[in-house]
Amino acid sequence: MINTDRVREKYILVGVYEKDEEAARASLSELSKLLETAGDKAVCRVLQRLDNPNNSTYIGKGKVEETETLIKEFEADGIICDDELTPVQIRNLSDALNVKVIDRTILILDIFAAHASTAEGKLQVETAQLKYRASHLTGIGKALSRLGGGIGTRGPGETRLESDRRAIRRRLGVLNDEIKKLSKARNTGRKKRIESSVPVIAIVGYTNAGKSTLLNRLTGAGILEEDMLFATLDPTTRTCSLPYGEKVLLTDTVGFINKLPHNLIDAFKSTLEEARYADVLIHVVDASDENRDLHMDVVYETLKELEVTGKPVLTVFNKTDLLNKDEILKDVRADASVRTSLRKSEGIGEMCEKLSDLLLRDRRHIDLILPYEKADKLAIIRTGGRLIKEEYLEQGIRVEAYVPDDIADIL
Ligand SMILES: Nc1nc2c(ncn2[C@@H]2O[C@H](COP(=O)(O)OP(=O)(O)OP(=O)(O)O)[C@@H](O)[C@H]2O)c(=O)[nH]1
Ligand SMILES: [Mg+2]
Repeated sequence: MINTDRVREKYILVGVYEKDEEAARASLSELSKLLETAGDKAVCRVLQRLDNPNNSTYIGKGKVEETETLIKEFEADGIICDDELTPVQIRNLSDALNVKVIDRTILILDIFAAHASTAEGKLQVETAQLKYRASHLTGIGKALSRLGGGIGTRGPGETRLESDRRAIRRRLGVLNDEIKKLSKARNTGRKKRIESSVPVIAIVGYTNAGKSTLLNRLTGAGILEEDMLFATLDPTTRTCSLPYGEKVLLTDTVGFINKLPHNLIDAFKSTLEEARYADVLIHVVDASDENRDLHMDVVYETLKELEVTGKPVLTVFNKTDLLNKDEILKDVRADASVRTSLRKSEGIGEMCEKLSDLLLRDRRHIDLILPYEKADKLAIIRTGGRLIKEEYLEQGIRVEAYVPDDIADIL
């Protein structure tokens, strides 16, 4: 998806940590994967323990010198820091090192820019990029002037980059209006879905966990599923029937990642709203990832930030084909969990059963006799709820079922 015809640039990964060295190493590994997704590569790592990142150069003075030597040794094109840098840090680092200086935020924004395919997705990414630039104008001028292409140059054109804050603000206003228009259309669609009483299930999770694969397995949606970060940016919704015949709507969403830039969360709020209006969340976890616990924390934190709370959660521990069978998998924050290998189509039946059970939670149990002139309601019960029993008696059809309130009210 990203044009990789250009020469892959070489970067040195740079990170600082206060206490947790292991988490910092994992974060650098993820940064390296992000870099690969963007079409470039990491050549070595610099990690420093600091109480706080250095205000003027992110890493300490000695480490800057060490990095300078490494740049020469590896003939690196630039460095990429694992946290969002301030304009001052960018300027000082690029003065000292004379190579490109970028950060995790700009890299993620860049990947989003390359992967956004719908009008709304593109507008949202541009919004996030402009906000980043508006807050870094003083620092990135020089750093960006070294960019011949590659990271940081996709999305809004170079000329716009150089323009002043006022122009950016004007453009942000236009983007905001456009996004509002699109999100209004989405709201109308959502309202219709809510009125149709079909339960909505949002698939959430860390990037690359298997969310799109899950939607494809259940509905044959044909969404891109790929071993890369942020393959999906735009929500796709499809209908699907659960084992008892009840219809549900499944929505695939953009993946989360540790240190997801706030501007992006903000910009993607309208697409991520799909999760806010869902009846149930399916939380897909790559159980084979050694950092799965951290990933789960990030997902719950991000959901909180998006004000998606208090929903029933089914956690799907996926990729069990890559896992030792005895390994215990637990998510104390979920209402239910299941192990799957979506690649091998294992555990899908059990997952649907558990999903169906979760949906039953808020359903009303009915046991009544439906007169034959109301027999058409049976179809509504069948698709909108779970039909347990139907018995054809003289005075009508005896129906036992679990149904949502609005269906119970019309019977
Ligand atoms: N081994 C293994 N790989 C899997 C399984 N399920 C999905 N994958 C692979 O994991 C990769 C990511 O899957 P996706 O469905 O694209 O993941 P996603 O959560 O939608 O990722 P983003 O859209 O990038 O956030 C793909 O290469 C899938 O083929 C599984 O059960 N086992
Ligand atoms: Mg996806």
